[in-house]
Amino acid sequence: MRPILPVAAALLAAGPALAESHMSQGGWIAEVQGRDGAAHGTVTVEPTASGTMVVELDLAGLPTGTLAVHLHETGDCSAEDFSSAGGHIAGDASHGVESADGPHPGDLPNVLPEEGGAVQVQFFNDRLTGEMMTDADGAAFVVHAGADDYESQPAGDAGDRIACGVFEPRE
Ligand SMILES: [Cu+2]
Ligand SMILES: [Zn+2]
Repeated sequence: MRPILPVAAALLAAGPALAESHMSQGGWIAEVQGRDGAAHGTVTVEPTASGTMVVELDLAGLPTGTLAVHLHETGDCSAEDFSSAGGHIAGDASHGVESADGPHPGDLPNVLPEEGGAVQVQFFNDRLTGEMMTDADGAAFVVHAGADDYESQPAGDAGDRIACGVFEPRE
């Protein structure tokens, strides 16, 4: 028992520092901008020890309503309609949790912004891999004007793309 106490004390003392270093290890961050200039914020994708990714949204200035959010296959938000971000990160799956061979690794649950347009939420994603995030043409985060119906191909009939952010490796 004697050695355990000093070790436990050391771990306790190191707690905040450990959490800090975990958050800065690897992963990706996207700075999100809306077409109307109002929407903005960040999205991070963080690998964990289990292999499951944690996707965290911290957004503001969105319209209210039920909005689709996805991880798209190309890290390019340069087109005015954000079509340059391409389709969803798809692997060899179909779109949506209502598809028997779905969902895409890039599919996420719809979000419902609070009054004022803020969304702060974390999702687990165990289909997404680091290779999908780091392939040659990158990856992007996209917010849509409407809800994802979780079944229409290829992208859930979610409407216009209203905000976009390119993922960059995290420092
Ligand atoms: Cu999308
Ligand atoms: Zn999809």
